[in-house]
Amino acid sequence: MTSREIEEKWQRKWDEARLFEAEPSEQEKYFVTFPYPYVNGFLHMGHALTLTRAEIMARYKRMRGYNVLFPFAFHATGTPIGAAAERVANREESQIQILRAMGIPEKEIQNFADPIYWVRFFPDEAERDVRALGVSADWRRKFITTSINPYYDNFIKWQFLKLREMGLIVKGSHPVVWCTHCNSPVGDHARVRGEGEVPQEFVLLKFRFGEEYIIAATLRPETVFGQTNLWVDPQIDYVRAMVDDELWIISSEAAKKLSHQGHSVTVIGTIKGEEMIGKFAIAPVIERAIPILPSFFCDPDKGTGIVTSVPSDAPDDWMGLVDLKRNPEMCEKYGLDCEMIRSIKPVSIIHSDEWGDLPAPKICDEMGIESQMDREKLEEAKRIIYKSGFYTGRMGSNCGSYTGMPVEAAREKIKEEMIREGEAAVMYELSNPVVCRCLTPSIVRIVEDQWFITYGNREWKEEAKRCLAQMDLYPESVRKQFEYVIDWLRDWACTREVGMGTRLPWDEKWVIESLSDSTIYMAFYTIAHFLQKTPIEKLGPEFFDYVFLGEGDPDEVASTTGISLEEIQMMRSEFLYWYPFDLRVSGKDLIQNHLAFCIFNHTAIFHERLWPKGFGLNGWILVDGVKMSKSAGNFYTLRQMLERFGADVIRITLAYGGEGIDDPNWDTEFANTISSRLDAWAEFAVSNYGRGRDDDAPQDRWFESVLQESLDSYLKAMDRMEFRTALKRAFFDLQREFRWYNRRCSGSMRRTLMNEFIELQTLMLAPFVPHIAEEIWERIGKEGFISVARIPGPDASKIDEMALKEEAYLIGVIDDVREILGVIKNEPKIIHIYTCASWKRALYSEVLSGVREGKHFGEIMKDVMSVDDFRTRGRDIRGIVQRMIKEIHSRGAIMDVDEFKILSHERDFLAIEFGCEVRIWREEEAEDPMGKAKNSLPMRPAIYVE
Ligand code: A2H
Repeated sequence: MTSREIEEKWQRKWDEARLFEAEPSEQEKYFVTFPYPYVNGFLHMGHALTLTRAEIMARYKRMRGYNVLFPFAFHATGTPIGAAAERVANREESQIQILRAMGIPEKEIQNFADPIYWVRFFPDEAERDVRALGVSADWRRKFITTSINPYYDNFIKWQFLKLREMGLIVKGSHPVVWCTHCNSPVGDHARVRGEGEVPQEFVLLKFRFGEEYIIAATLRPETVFGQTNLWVDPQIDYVRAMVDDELWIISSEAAKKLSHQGHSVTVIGTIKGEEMIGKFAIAPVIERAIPILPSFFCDPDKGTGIVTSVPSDAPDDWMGLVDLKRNPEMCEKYGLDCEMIRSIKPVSIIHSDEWGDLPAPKICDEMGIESQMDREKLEEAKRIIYKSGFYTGRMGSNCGSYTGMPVEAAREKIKEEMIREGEAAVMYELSNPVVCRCLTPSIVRIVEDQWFITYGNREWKEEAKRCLAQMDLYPESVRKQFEYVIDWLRDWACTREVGMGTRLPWDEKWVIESLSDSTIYMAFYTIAHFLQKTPIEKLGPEFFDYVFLGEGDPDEVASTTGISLEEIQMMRSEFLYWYPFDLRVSGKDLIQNHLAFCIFNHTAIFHERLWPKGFGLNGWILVDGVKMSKSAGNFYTLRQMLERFGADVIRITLAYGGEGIDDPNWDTEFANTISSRLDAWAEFAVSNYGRGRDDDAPQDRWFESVLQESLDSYLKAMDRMEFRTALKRAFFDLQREFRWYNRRCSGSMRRTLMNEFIELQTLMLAPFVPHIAEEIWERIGKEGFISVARIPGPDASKIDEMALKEEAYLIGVIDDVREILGVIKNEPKIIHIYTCASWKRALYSEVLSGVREGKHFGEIMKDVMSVDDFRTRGRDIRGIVQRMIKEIHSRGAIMDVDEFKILSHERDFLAIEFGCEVRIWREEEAEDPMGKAKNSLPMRPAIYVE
C-alpha cells in the first residue's frame, strides 16, 4: 500500500468509528483549541504548523488517557472578504490573479464576486485539507462566525451585552490606525506591514508668519527653549490651508492627515519651501523671531514636513547647521547672510550627567557624523541621547518656570501649557509605515462616537494578570511578553462601520470587529453541536446566562426559551465538563492581541475556575531557512504540500522543525528522507514483532533500562510541547540505541524486549505519524486503534542504573580505542587495555572531594602530599592530579563500576568489534613493554595498539 492509501484508509476508519467525537465521561478531560482560521483562502503551511502542534498535543493527551476534545471552526468576521469580493465584482485583474493562483477554475471565478460564496467555499476546502492532514477533530462542533450563523451571532451579542453591563465598553473618540480604502481601523492581523505600530503623539508648534502660522511637529515640546531656526525643504511644495479657523503652512500630506483627526481642513494654495527661506517666523514660548533655513532631512510624509531646529539636543538640527555653515554657495543661492548663519549657536537647555549640556554636538562629534546625510549614524545618535535626555535630564536655568524640573515631567506640562495658550496642537502619526491587507497605506484617524473595550482599565488589567499567573505557558519564556502586553494595552476600538460580523446589539449601525468577536468563543464549541437542533428564536440572553454562567432558574429558562429542561441541563453540564480549555496553540504574533484579549474577556465574563489554563506559542514558519512569504516566492498551501509529501511526513517535519519561540524551519531535505525512514520502521516492526530468543542475556537489562529512560524523557518533553526533543530522544536516539543492542546481542534479541520496543516506539510516534502507526498496530495484530491506545508511564523498576553505567563505560572505552585506531596506519594486531591501579582510585576520590570543596590545584596537591601512600609515588603525581582535575571538569565525577570486570567480560565482544585480539590488564599486573599502563586513570584506561 502506498502511504497515500494508508492515510486514506485510516482517515476513513476513524471517521466510521466516530473516534474523535468527544462526549463527556468519567474520564479526566483535556480541551485543546486552535484559533479558527480566516476563510479568505486555502490553509497554508503557517496554519499547518500551529495546527499540527495543537493536534499532536490532542493525540498525545488522548493516548495518555485523557478524554480529549479538539474542535474546529471558521472565522469570517471583518472586511477582507467583502473587499476581495468587491474587487472580483469589479473584475480587478490583481484579485482575479490571486484566485487563479489558488487554482480556482476560470469559469468559477465570477462566483467569488459574492462574499457569501467565499464563506461557503473556503471552509469546506479547509475542512478537506485538515481531514487529509489526519487531524483528530470533532467535526460535529464546527461553525462559522458572523450573522450568517445566527447561533454564533446571538452568542456574541450576549457577550457584548455582558461587557456593557459591567461598564467595560465605553463610547469615545480615540486615535486608531485607519485604512481610508476599507474605511475601517486596521487591526494588527489585517496588516501586510507595520504590525504592532500604534499612533504616536506629535506636538504641532505654531510659528507666527504674518497672518499665517508655519507649523512644525516635534516629539520633544520641552525643547522649545532651545529653538534657533526652522527647517524647510526648498524643493517641497507646502500648502496653505485653513485648519479650523487658522491659516496653516504645512505639507499637503499633513493636511490630509489632519482632516482625519477632527480638524476641518481646506487647502487654499501652495507655497514652495524656497519662498520661505531667509524669512523669519516667531517661535512659540520664547517669542523670538527665528530664521527659516534650508535642509534636506525634512520628510514631507512625517509631521508637517517642517522641523523646528534645536541644535543643542537634536543631532539632525545640529548637523543641518554644520552643513550650512560649511556651505557659503548654498547660503548665497538662497540669499542668506553667511554672518548671520555663522552666529547661530546651540542654546544649552537640558543637562544630563551622561551627555552634559550640549548632547547633540557631543554625540555627533563622538560618532564622527559627517553631515545631515549620514542617516544611519544620525538615527543611532538620536536614539541614544533621546533616552538619556528623557529619563535623566533636567531642565536648565533658561527654561522659565520649568527650570530644574525633570524632563519627563516638564514635557507634559509644557505641552499642556502651549495647547492652552493656543501655541500648539496635537497630531497623531505612525512612526513606521503601516499597510492594510488591501495594500493601502494606513493613516491615523480620530474616530468619534466609537465603541471601545476598556483594556486600559487598571482593575481589569490586575484580573488579567491574576489569570496569567495561573496559566501554563509553552514555552514559559513568553510570560514576560504577556505581562508587558497586559500593561501596555489601551482601550480597543471594537466596532467597524463595514464588513461582516455581528451587529452591536444596542447600536446597530456598528459591526463588531474580528479580534473582538473571537475572545471567549472556545466556550461555544462545548454546545455548538446541540444548537443546530434548536430554533434560533429561543436563544436569548437568559439561555446563555444559564448555560455559561449558571445564572437564572433552569425551569424558568426552559419555559421562556421553550427548550426542554433536560436539554438545557445537558448543555450546562457539557460546558462545565469541558471548560475551561486546557490549551490554546497559536503563533506568537497573537500574543499582543488575540491571546491577551482572550485572557481579559474570560476574567470579565467567567468564574475564575473557568479561566484559560494554557497557551502554546510558536514562531513563524521558515521554509529551508527563509521566512515563508508570497514575496519571497516560497509560499505553500497545505494542499500543495499534502500533494507532495502526504500527511505523516508534513506532521513529523513540522514537529521536528523547532521548538520554543524561535521560528521553526520546514526542512525539505528532512521531509524527503523521513518518509523512507518511516517506511523502514514499519517494515522492521511488522517483520520482527514476536521474534527473538526467550532466555535472558546480560545486555537485555541495559536495553530495557534505555527503553524506560527514553520513554521518561519523551513524556517530559511532550508535556512541555517540546516535540523536537521528544522525537530526537524517542525516535532518532532510540533507534540508534536499538542498533547497538542488536549488535551487543549479535542479532539475537529477547522476544519480550523486541515486542516492547516495537510497541513503545510505535506508540510514541503515533501522535506525530498516526496513519503509519495505525497500520503497524494493525499489522502486528493489535486490537483497536492506536489513536486511542495508551502510552504507558515509565516504570522505574525496570531501570537498572548499574547496567546503564556499565554500558556507558564500555561505549566510552570503545570510542577511545576507535580514536586511536583512527590515527594509526597499520592493521592492529593486539589491543592492550590497562585499567588503573587501585591507589589511583583512592587518589581520585581525594582530588574529587578537593574539587567539590572548590580548592585550587595547589591546595589539592598539599592535601595529596600529606598522604604517605601518594607522596611515595614520586614525581609523576603532579601530572596525574592535573589530569584528574581536567577529567572531573570535563566528564563529571567518577562512575562506580568495576572496570576490569566489565572489560574482561566483554573481551570477546571487543575483539569482534575491532577485528583483532584484545588483552585487558590491571595496571599493577600489566605486561607493559611500552610503559603505557601508567597513563591510565579511573574510567580512562590506557590503551596500547600493537
Ligand atoms: B524632534 P521620528 Cl530637540 N522630517 O523635535 C524629519 N524630521 C522631522 C520631521 C520631518 N518631517 N518632523 C519632525 N521631525 C523631527 C525636536 C527634537 C526632536 C529634539 C530632539 C530629538 C528629536 C527639535 N527638532 O527627535 O523619527 C522632530 O525633531 C528625535 C526623536 O518620527 C521630531 O521631534 O521619531 C522627530 O523628528 C520625530 O522623529
